[in-house]
Formats: sequence, C-alpha cells, structure tokens
Amino acid sequence: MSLLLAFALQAGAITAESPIIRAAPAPGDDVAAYVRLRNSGPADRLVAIECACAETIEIHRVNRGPDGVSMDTEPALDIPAGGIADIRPGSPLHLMVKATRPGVSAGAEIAMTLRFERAAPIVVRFRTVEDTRAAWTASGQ
Ligand SMILES: [Cu+2]
Repeated sequence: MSLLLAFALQAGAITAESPIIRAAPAPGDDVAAYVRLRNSGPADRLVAIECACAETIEIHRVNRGPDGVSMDTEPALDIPAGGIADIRPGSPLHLMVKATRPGVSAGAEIAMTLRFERAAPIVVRFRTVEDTRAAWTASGQ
C-alpha cells in the first residue's frame, strides 16, 4: 500500500519553455508574463507563482463578452497529462504580475517559482522584453 501511495504521489515532470515577461514601464506597474508548460507526467495543475519581483502574480483569463473585455483570475490552470498549457501572447491567458518592484526592465532575468498540484516546484528564469509577442515568435513557439 505504501509503495502504491508513493508512486501515486510521485512528482510529475513539468518544464517551462519561452518564459518571457514584459518590461515594466515604471515600478509599481502591472505587466504580463508568458510561458509554455510541458508536462511529461500525469495531469497536473499550476496553482501558484511566486516572485520577489512583484507584490503578487495571478493567472488571468481574458473574456471578450457582449459587455466588453474583462480579466478573470483563475485559481489554477490545468496542464493535461503528456500535454502542454500554453500561456502565450495573443491567447486569453497570461500571468498577471502585479505591482512590480524595481528591476523588471528590458534585458533582466526574473526568477519565478511555479508551484503545481503534483509535480515538484520549478524555478523559471523569465527574460524581460519590451515586446512579448515578437519575443515569443522569435523563440520559435
Ligand atoms: Cu491580467
């Protein structure tokens, strides 16, 4: 039983591709960050993002409805077994980096800790850029 449980709780393997964050025009501003999460393990969920670079980071989904555009905070983001979660420029999803501290400027690398429901946390270094859409495309995604 304990052996089965150990296997059931074994951390999956999630890797991050093309992590980018928009340069903050000024400290205190909110900016978006993007990343593709690739999961070689069982179904998982991104549940938290931590960074010394900001007050807080939320998972946002943009909704375009009849009343206009709104942003909703998602408590978690599904990452399918053997699949990807694509938080990419131009998609409804972004990581909302709120109340940035000084240093989120072009060329800087920003370390964030991504926490998952099952997999072990990973530290991802986000590249700070002025134009996230161009940087994403240039990264070959
Ligand atoms: Cu947002």
